[in-house]
Amino acid sequence: MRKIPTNTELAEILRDVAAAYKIASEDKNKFRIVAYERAADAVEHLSSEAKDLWDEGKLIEVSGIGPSIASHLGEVFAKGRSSHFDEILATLPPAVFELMKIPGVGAKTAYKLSTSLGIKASKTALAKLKIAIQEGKVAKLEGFGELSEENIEKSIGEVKKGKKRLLLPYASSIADQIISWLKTSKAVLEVYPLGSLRRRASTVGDIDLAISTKRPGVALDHFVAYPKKIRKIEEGPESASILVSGNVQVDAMTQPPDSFGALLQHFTGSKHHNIALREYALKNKMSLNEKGIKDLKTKKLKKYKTEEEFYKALGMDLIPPEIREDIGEIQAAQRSAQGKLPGLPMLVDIRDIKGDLQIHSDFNIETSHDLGQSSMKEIVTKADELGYEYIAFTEHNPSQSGHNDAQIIDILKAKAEAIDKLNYSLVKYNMKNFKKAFNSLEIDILPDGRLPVPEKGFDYLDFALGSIHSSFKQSKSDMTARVLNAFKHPKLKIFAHPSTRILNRREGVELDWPAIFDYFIKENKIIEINANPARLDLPDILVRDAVKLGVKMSLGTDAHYLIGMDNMQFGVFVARRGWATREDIINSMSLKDIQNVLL
Ligand code: DGT
Ligand code: CA
Ligand code: CA
Ligand code: ZN
Repeated sequence: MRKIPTNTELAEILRDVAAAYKIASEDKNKFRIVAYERAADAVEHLSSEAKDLWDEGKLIEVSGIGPSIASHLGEVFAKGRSSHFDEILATLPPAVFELMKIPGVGAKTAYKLSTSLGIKASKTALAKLKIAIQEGKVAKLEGFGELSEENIEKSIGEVKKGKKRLLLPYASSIADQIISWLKTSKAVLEVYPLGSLRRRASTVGDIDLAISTKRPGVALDHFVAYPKKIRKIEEGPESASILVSGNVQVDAMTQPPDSFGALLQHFTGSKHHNIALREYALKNKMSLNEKGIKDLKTKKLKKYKTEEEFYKALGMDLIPPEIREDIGEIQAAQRSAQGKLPGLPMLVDIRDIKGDLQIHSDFNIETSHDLGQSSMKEIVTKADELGYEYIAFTEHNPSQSGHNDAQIIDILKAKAEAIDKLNYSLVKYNMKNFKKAFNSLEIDILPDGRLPVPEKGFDYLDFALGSIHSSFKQSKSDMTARVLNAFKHPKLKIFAHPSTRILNRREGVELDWPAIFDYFIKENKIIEINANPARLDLPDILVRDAVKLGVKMSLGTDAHYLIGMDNMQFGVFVARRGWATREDIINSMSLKDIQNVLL
């Protein structure tokens, strides 16, 4: 059987085609280049395999993949290759695509290296380039000095297959350290993280920082002197890049305070948001850049101190960074500014959150999965500090292999008693906010949809979570039937980490999401947004679908130790990226209201 290309492999092909168009003529192929880059992003972020979507006739419905690119991909699925892609890619020596994998080497540089050094074959491209550098040939090429030769040499070592993207908290912590360093310079007036980090995307490619300064040279010298850097990548008059540990690239951009709003807007992106915004501006005889907005008639550039003023000048309300992905926010922001409906959503905020609906305590429930590390008392104390009114204890169900039904019932009874006792003692603990711990359980949904808890055991639970922890590779129809079958149980209310994806490690399961959403609306069931930064599951694109349809969602940190409870913010980011308001997220309800939903 022919090997079906993965989404990552398809994205790489699409990016190569975009690069080939760029080399042929950037001006002439402008729209094609954008279309291919956009399709590459879309394919890379699909929640199921592109091949399956194609088989179901749904690939053309994916936003970002136009009908012609979809049909070329269809040819790849059917025949293993697309004559159209082959034709375009054949215009370049194969080495170009290999050289483009070097960090900092774009399509044009790769092409120049390949043609002027006579490097043609893909397999030997990197080795041959190394030799050329050692012989000093690269430094002699037009436009390549010794410095960039040295940089390329260092970067060759960084080429590795399938470079992983950073998880959001990891990227944030690196950015925070560099921001602290930057603030020690008097030339730095303000500094903020931009790009995917500011948009709170679930993973981050590189870190972008914006510096407000009247002395960019001084600020950037300070930036590239960052003590923990591995090396400087480049430094120009307005921007610079360094590499820090873990091969993470950090870009810093500067503008004076009177243009800082335009800088923030420009480098927050996303690319697709900016492209759409630029098109809109052009129609209104304006052009946009990181310094401000140019009136195309008078040729005058207007500067903006804040992003709010920048968007206002375009006739829009300020768009929250999380939804700047060109999925309707530009139109919504215009309607908002005109007082029309529907405007920008009032996104759910961490301050709206009144409880955490997935926490594992150390209560020994004799499960075959992992137990939590913190006691019930420690957890409710922390919940009170976080300002919560309630939490749910959701240890994994007792193992079926180790216990008969009667033993499982006994364990659940003991846990119910422990939680009752805890709830009664709350008065003694002088809690400021906290009112109730729910007695819940995270129950495995077995491959056939059965639940490994005897019926009598359910009597001891307030409500339960259901999740998939095995047989991840079932077909879409089997998996969907499995889940729907399980949720027939009236006590099973929340579908926990529903896609089961683990970022950088495991793709999600195949599910018929419209069917799941449909059933959940009808039966008042809830879909979890798991706030564990390695999961962030339900993924943001599916949250957007759920919000449109009116599916209710819950937030749970899945904490197995106290500090895990601090991850709630990451779940809120996912909810916001999916346009969720407080009405969509049940954790924004008071205890009284949420009991009506869950009990
Ligand atoms: P990432 O780093 O892959 O997680 O995604 P972003 O969105 O942070 O992308 P990045 O770092 O390439 O660029 C940061 C933002 O800057 C991007 O969202 C759009 C904006 N931008 C404006 N002009 C340009 C440009 O000429 N090139 C690139 N790459 N980005 C630009
Ligand atoms: Ca970035
Ligand atoms: Ca960047
Ligand atoms: Zn789980």
